[in-house]
Amino acid sequence: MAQKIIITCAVTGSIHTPTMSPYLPVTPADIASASIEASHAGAAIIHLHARDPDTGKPSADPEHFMQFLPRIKEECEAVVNISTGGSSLMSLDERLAPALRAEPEMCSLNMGTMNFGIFPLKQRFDKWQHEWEPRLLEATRSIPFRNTFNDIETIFKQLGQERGARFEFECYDIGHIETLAWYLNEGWLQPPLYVQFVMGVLGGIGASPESLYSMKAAADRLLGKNYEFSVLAAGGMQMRWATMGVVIGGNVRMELENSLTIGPGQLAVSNAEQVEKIRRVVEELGYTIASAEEARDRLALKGRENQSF
Ligand code: KMH
Ligand code: ZN
Repeated sequence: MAQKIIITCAVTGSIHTPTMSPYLPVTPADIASASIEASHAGAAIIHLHARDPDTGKPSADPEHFMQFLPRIKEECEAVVNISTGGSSLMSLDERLAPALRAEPEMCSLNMGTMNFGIFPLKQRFDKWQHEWEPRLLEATRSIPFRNTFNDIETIFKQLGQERGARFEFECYDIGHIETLAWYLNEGWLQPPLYVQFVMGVLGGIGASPESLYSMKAAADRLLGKNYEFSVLAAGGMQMRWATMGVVIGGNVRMELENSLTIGPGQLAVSNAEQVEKIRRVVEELGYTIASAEEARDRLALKGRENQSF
């Protein structure tokens, strides 16, 4: 029988800004509700960033995270996955603080330093709700997203070895899969590895069938049976690429983090709306979705009782 599909939902992220969509979760209450609704709609894993409740600016303050994490744990079964990517403008110490505080079952881990250009989004708007919004977007023209080998090893040690987190490995190009394979072969990591193929970020691999297939071919060659993958595509085509990912044996990530729409030119009114849609699509194609417990089992997670919130 085909493997069940794990749906991850990344509810807010640090790419989009409040001017771009009134539906982007900003406050702790928004982020908690969005996560719980996405879980009830079928998401087994919730990938989390925080925002400053007053300005909507991406925040790495552990106290902002602690205002929504306990409610998410209380009101749904989903696996909590805390970003260690934060945003390109944060230091590594800032990026790690929330996960070190909360000790979640999963964390993201970005597999290489790269350009991460979100500045093109600036052209789409004339007026901004907050002055930080165009400044943050423009800053990505000159500031790289830093993930050195040393940064990666710090995350392995502090969150993996010392706190038992397992990772969503964010791979934006084939070189990142090579790096992941190197760490696997050097004995830093134990399978199963959960690899996110991230397509469509300016600076990473583009979103196309050929790109997706080359990522899978590289991962099959380098990681063999030690991994499973999920597909995330930034922008308006996320449903199509996610569906293609499922058909070639993967899982999916939905989100307002990387895609604000539900269809061409139409804003999604919630993360749950996107989760419901991909669920309908994959179920129509004859697949079933994995529960949070099934995802925990498959990804060898430490369990929701072993977290610090
Ligand atoms: N925003 C995505 C392109 C992270 O949080 O560590 C990748 C991401 C990174 O989710
Ligand atoms: Zn993220």
